[in-house]
Amino acid sequence: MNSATGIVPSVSFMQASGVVRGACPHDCPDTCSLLTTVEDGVARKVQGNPAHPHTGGVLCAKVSKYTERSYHPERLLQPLRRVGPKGAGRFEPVSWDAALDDIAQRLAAIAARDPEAIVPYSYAGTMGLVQGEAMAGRFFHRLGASLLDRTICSTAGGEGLTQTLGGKVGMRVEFFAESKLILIWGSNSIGSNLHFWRYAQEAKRHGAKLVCIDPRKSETADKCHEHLALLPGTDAALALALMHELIVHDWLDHDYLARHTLGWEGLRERALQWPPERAAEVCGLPVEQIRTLARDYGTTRPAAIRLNYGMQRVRGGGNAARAIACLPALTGAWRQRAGGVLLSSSGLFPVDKAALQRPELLAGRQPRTINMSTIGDALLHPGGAGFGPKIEALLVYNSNPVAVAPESGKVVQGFAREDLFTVVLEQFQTDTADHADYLLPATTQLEHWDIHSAYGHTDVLLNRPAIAPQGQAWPNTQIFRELARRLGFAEPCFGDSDEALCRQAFGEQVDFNRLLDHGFATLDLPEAPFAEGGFPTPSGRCEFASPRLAALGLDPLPDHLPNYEVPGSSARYPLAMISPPARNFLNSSFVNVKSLRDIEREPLLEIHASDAAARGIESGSVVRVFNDRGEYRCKAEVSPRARPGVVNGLGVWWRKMGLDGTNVNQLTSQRLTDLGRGPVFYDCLVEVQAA
Ligand SMILES: Nc1nc2c(c(=O)[nH]1)N[C@H]1C(S)=C(S)[C@@H](COP(=O)(O)OP(=O)(O)OC[C@H]3O[C@@H](n4cnc5c(=O)[nH]c(N)nc54)[C@H](O)[C@@H]3O)O[C@H]1N2
Ligand SMILES: Nc1nc2c(c(=O)[nH]1)N[C@H]1C(S)=C(S)[C@@H](COP(=O)(O)OP(=O)(O)OC[C@H]3O[C@@H](n4cnc5c(=O)[nH]c(N)nc54)[C@H](O)[C@@H]3O)O[C@H]1N2
Ligand code: SF4
Ligand SMILES: [Mo]
Repeated sequence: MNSATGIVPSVSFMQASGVVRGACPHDCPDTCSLLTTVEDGVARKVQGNPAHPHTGGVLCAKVSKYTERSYHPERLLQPLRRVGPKGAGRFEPVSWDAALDDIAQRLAAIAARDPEAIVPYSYAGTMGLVQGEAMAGRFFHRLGASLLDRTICSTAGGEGLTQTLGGKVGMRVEFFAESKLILIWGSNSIGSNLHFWRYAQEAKRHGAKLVCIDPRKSETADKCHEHLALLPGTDAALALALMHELIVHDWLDHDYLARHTLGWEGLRERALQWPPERAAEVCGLPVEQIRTLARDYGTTRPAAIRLNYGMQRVRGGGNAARAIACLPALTGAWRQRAGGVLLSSSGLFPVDKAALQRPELLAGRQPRTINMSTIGDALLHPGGAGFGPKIEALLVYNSNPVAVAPESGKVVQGFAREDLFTVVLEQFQTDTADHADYLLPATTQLEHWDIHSAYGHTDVLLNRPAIAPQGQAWPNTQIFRELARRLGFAEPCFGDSDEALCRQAFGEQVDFNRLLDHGFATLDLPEAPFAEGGFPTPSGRCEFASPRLAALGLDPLPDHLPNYEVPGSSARYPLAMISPPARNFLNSSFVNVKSLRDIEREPLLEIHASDAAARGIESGSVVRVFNDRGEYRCKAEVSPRARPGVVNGLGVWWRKMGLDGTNVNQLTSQRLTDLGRGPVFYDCLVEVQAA
């Protein structure tokens, strides 16, 4: 590496001009295949690859403007060192050598006392397997740092699926195009899963009925035939009532139940306790709507469920995912390739995590695990009492926890600790970056190698660098390599290049030459994975009753677990707040891209006319949204997208762009889901007042 220029030798595939094949790195189920047009070393445009069937030559608005993000005037282009007080966001430039020498020295001093006092914090800012947990994983394992439980998004639903179907497995997304009934459950597909929506549209053109199950009347709900605007956190009650109707009308596949399921008698008994009238009361839905949905689901072939993570950000999210994942086995929907359920396809990819992350570098040590969803409490913990050492150093990459983690009042307080040493690897000066001691500039996807699995389709994608790293930016891998060298980690795996890491990710399981030539490779998978059972559970059956949950002393059957904060249960905080994604942002990414921010305008709270009138609130009024955890000000929008009793605070804005320097997470709690230790962003009661 040449420190003066910041040129990184591992990025060797720079092309002066031409079209470079890549992959969208963002945390989106679609993982699009990208074509970047480069002229004289400058990326001119980024387009969807027409040769990749799932992408179909189409990108979302966010990534169509990708050059605006990569060449953004506010890109971080040199290493920075804090000069002001913590959190003030004031920095001075420093050389890579000076920054890395000092960071290595500080980490070595802490590690000499207890390496577990050092904590990595990362998520899916890039979903690349290489710029994610490859070199970083090796580094933290060798150091013996605390492990991180990466729960912020999907672990409740993921665990629910695993306990029912055996893993994050399900229908092939392309076959939704042949379904005759599609339940879009907890997903605003038009905003967050556009390429699935294209398949759903194809099905609609061929006569399929589309049903949206979502408290918010989203853009997707607008375009479906039916919309069930249930109260947040009541999905398991709805699923159990559907089962009730399937049973009493005998819309069941008895042969499938007998041969390919476990625990039917117990589930049957449980479901019979949920007549539609009971569910209607709990869900806040007209009973006829539930009956109609049950009839449609019981009598239409093939019927498919596109489940998404929006329904599992509540206390009972794991059980709800379990209940819904049971449905296709009751009707035998799995028998057809256009029937079944899809939450995530990520478990279908043969990723060689051990090769990438090298857990053997732990050398027998078993560091504690910090849950990323409760980072606020973790940073404020004084240490001891079963917690282990107080956290002394935090290395953040691919994530913006100050904006996205729940109960941000506490998160900010933790990041503001003067005795915490914080290193942030970033492309932009986010809310989290403002709290760094060292802020290190990271490359974007156009500037580095990576390889990708996906969670909304079943293709592997390779990303080649299209342009040189901007300024002095480095790939995350390079930063961890250089830190490893300074800490004296001499294992040869710290010398692997990014291209070598790409090759290790799937080993012989995927033809790397195909990836080099085409940019993507489709996994060889059956069309109807569970037509003849064969679930990857211990029993090989769809586990309605889970022996593994029973062994943990938990309810083996799925049930409706009411929210921690049940809508309508509190006189002080009568409104439930959900904070689903804004269409033109991706979590807190893109909030700083002006053309996209202009579409989203400003942080808004959607509120139903009846709730607004009762509070003297009009569209455009500034409102105070508050509960015992904090207060947040933004503008109200009186909108039919909000149902009575539920307000929608579309996220996730950067705090510093909010009216009072906060965002919705000022109000969310650090409580955890029933399964998977996940966050409960949409299990949150508030009151709203005109400010
Ligand atoms: N444009 C855009 N795309 C994104 C993202 C983004 O921020 N912006 N985020 C990405 C990420 S990180 C993820 S995890 C994925 C999936 O992200 P998801 O969190 O699944 O996001 P959405 O598809 O918007 O679906 C959430 C929907 O669930 C609804 N919802 C909220 N509470 C409940 C409930 O209790 N029950 C039911 N049935 N529905 C509920 C919300 O109103 C919303 O419309 O999307 C990804 N794609
Ligand atoms: N209230 C509320 N809060 C939520 C949610 C919600 O629906 N409501 N959604 C939750 C969900 S589903 C998720 S997944 C989390 C997401 O939370 P995060 O994973 O933190 O996602 P982002 O906010 O997109 O931040 C990712 C950051 O990574 C940076 N980045 C991207 N690529 C690279 C790279 O190659 N190197 C480095 N060093 N940095 C990079 C980006 O610039 C960006 O600032 O938020 C959660 N928070
Ligand atoms: S964010 Fe999603 S839809 Fe947009 S380009 Fe990336 S993968 Fe495709
Ligand atoms: Mo997510």
